[in-house]
Amino acid sequence: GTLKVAVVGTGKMGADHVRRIQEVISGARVTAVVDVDAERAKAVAARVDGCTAHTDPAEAMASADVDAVLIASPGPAHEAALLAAFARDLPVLCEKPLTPDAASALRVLQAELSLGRRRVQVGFMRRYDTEYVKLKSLLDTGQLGRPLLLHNRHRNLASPPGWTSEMLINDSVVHEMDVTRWLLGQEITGITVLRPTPSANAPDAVQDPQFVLFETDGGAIVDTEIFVNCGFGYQVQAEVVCERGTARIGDGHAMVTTMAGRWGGTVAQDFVERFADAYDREVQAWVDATRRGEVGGPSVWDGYAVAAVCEAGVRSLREGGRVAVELVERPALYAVS
Ligand code: ISE
Repeated sequence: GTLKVAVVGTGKMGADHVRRIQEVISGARVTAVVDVDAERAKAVAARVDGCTAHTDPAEAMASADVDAVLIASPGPAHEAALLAAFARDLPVLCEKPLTPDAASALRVLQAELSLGRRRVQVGFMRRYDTEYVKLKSLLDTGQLGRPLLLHNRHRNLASPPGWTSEMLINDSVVHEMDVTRWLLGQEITGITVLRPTPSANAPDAVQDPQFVLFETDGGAIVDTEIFVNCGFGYQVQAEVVCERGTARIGDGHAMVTTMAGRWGGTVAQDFVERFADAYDREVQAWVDATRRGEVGGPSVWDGYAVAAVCEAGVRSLREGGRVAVELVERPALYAVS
């Protein structure tokens, strides 16, 4: 039957997922929403037929009308919501980051391990983006040879109020960490965060931009420019340099116009716009798998591995220099298929 979903967190992303489940996705509907802000939860619930509003995730999950959970609250709230879902054996789509640090991610991993099967798909939506999927397929054919370098650019229009220097690592570069591991099929072994003189447009005390280097266990070097107050829009680009050629995505040339002595296109303004199709495919894949009784996509292992890289990255940001990344042994439940 139709999957009845509780959406935890009704901020920018959560509200967009409610709209997506109701209007875009097939096979699911939203039956409960949760937010620490009761008024915000009520306002979102009021737009959906038969949807209840809650402030406590566990209370929503206790409802007979809920059979799956989409977590879109801020990262620090994820662990409690995940454990509440595990307690009821509910399948979960958890927005990134899984949790904000390696120790909490490991607790989630151990809790899922003790259930004996995967329950969580982690919201690394770039794996569902058409351009990234093309890039991954090309690399997997081996035609380009071994990847040597990966260059990433990640730019946001402006950082929301309350944004900190650490969040550029934990909330933004977290995507490049996942993309690196997924595209290359390698783990990140070390991270160095470099700090150029901040832009005059960065809020006080926010180190923006940052230039981040990863090393991988396959010997690749990866760089990421993260710049969250670029002022012109939302831009995500990646170029892989291999032994026999290069491949690049994210130039955004979907449409080019020429008019009155100029040529050009437009730049997306935020991730909801740029990755709309990827989010649609991600949530549809989760709903379809869940209805078949399966779990796919990025796993808790992926969430844990990037949490460990984030933690090392935040240390490098604060203290300077390279910080090594140490992972626990990969459990069989998360074996690469
Ligand atoms: C946001 O949370 C995201 O996940 C976006 O993809 C990223 O571009 C942005 O920097 C984050 O704040």
